[in-house]
Amino acid sequence: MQEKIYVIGHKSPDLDSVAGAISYAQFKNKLEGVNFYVPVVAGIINKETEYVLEKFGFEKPKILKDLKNKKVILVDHNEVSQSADGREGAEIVEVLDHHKVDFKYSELIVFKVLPWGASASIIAHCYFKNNIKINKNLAGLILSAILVDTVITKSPTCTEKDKEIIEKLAEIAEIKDWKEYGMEIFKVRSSVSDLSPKEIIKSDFKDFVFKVGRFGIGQVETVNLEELNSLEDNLLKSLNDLKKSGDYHSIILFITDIIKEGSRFLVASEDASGFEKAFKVKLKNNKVYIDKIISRKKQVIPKLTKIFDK
Ligand SMILES: [Mn+2]
Repeated sequence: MQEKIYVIGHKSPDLDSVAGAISYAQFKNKLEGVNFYVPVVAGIINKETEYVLEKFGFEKPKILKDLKNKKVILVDHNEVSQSADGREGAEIVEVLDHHKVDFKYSELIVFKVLPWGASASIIAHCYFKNNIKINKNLAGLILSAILVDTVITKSPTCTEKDKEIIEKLAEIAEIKDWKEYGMEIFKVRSSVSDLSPKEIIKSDFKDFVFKVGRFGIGQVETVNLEELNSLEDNLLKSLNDLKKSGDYHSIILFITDIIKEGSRFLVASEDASGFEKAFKVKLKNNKVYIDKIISRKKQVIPKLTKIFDK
């Protein structure tokens, strides 16, 4: 029997990495006429992912915590620090991603990276290019992931190609107003009232290793920034606790208002003035609102890299 090949996203599974694993495993199975590509997740999935999976009738993929001795396809990430444990002992057969590349591997493998707004866009493109049919529910799933990753096309990471694919998928999924549908997902995503500060911070959290040390950067998207005002001090306290316990140089949480298109930053850092330099702002009680900054990948990371990774 052919060994399973697991398709897996990053450690803090967001919709793009989960929908990506499901849709890409299905694509590979259909393309090759097999059934050994299996979608899995590297951790507990967040609530908008749960909401979307249920809406379109998909099961939650099983959690795979250790990649050791497994054959894997990595989707929606390529950096070691973002993979599930045991990656050094895994056999990576392919990578499909839309993030900056920080990847070393000893074998020749298929490496598909495009500077588009979502892994899901690249996967939709794979289906279209190979004339493999996307059914209504799968179109809804892939569309949802693109809408979240591109912040309903508002993110600077969103390309013309993403917009084109959104239109095509919305038609297949029979979703007339995809902007309105996108807001529906973001409302689910930003309802944080039932979460603890730590859960809020960890809901979309990624590690980055810079020359000065490890950074943890979390993002929360909301349709109403004021709603979270009263939580800020508790969030900051949690950021500081997390920084100490996790051996971080800095932990940053930014709360993005997708209507105002700007973000409130909460910073726990060994070098807060470095942060101020990177963004040309002044922190007040370790907090600051920065207009027009909404993308971790395209805006926050490059600015931090310039100061902390040289
Ligand atoms: Mn993504």
